[in-house]
Amino acid sequence: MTHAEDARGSSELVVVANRLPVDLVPSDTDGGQPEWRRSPGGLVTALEPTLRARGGTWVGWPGVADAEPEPFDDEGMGIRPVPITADELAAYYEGFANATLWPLYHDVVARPHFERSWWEVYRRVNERFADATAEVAAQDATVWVQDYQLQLVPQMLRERRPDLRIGFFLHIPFPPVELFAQLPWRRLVVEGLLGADVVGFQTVGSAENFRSVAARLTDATADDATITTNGSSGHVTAPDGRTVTVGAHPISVDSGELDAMAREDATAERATELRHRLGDPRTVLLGVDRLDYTKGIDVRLQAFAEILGDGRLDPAETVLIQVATPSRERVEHYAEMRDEIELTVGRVNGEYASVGNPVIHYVHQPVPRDELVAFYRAADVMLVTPYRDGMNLVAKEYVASRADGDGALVLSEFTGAADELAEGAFLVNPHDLDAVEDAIVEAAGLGTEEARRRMGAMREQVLHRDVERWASGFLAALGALRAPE
Ligand code: ADQ
Repeated sequence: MTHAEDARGSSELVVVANRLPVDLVPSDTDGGQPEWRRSPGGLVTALEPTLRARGGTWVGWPGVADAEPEPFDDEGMGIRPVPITADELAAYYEGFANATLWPLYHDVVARPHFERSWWEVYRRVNERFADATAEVAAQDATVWVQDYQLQLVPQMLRERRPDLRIGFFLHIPFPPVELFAQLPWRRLVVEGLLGADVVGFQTVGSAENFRSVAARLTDATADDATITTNGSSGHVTAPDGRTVTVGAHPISVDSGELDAMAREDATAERATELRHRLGDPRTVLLGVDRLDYTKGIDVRLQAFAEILGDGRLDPAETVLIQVATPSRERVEHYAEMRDEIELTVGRVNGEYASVGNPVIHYVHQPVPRDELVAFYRAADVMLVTPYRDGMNLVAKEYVASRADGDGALVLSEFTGAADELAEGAFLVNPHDLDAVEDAIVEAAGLGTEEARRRMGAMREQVLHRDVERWASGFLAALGALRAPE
């Protein structure tokens, strides 16, 4: 046995993501041991069962800087923590991932920062993920790398372990070449991704962008095959002669579980109670987002204010709930945006609310899942207005939670979800304030029959194409599973 084989692990399937499916939580007491806590989320729900069934391993950061916990077995799933220091986190995560790549990939909604020192750390941390993965993966194993924080891992892993099948999925949009070309390290990033056998995107548009960027900015060549979300892929021939499959695999939610939760009596009762506490208004509008400048929270607040100002909806009969999860508060753009949004909420309430009856209820907290489903059921109109979004799970969660067949969705055409929900949603251009206002007013006044027709079309899509199907579809493209029916 050679030295390299010596170092090989036993996992047939390895998922590599910035975060582990469990978080290390520091102890409350001095000198106490930190504890592992489950971190729920669609990706975890979708991948855990497959990982357990195959004795797989999840490689990721434990969520605490400078911590170096030992690997362990979590009921049949291996957990392989990758340590990151506080300084590295500032440069790799808050810097390169969230202040360079995030704004650049979201159509430069905010100005990306290009910092040479961040790039170096991004590369170093990606190397550490590649090393950890090379250690745990069995001979000829399948590895699935997730998202924009780890775009160099496929190539680094291939250099270490050419025997592996490597897949990569990007959860955020991949921009057109005109924007991507701004990145000083553009060629290295594309070459990093081309280390994979399959590169997957949320939409056909993102997959097409990547395919043409690869041909324009590297020595790769690309075909012009039609890419669809039903299994037809494009192909890029990498400079080393390998064929890289480029596909569109729209992610989804655990639709069946949300539908079942929404059907519980307790959920319906909680939804009724919520409406009652809001003063039983005629119309409840809802927004649920991570507090992020790409989500267009400002657009919907402004649209709402103008609608009330123009008398198109009555402030005494209309309430907007905006639930915003705290997010990336150490990244500059985020703190500024939070201030702006909270100022707007105060202004609109100052102008249109009466004492005891705010027109906007603003919640800057995470909400438990069952409570979120009750919010979805309580809302007549869901507002999803990002300037750009890879998919947007909130739109799909709302649809999956409307087991009653009612409710309306106002949805930005610049979300991945718009490709799938076009038949039932009120699609809007979030840069066109008049159009957003018209859509909100129309959605609020929708008759029951038309609402049910629209929601029915969206539910058919979301219930059929759930997150489980997404995961098995991607793994099938990678040759690790049979394709879903
Ligand atoms: P995000 O940008 O985080 O995801 P999104 O897809 O909407 O955006 O997912 C947010 C998740 O957080 C949803 O599951 C939602 O329920 C939850 N959430 C939001 N606010 C919450 C609150 N206050 N309390 C509790 N939960 C809350 C990135 C990409 C997306 C892509 C996903 C998955 O930006 O485009 O859809 O990954 O690939």
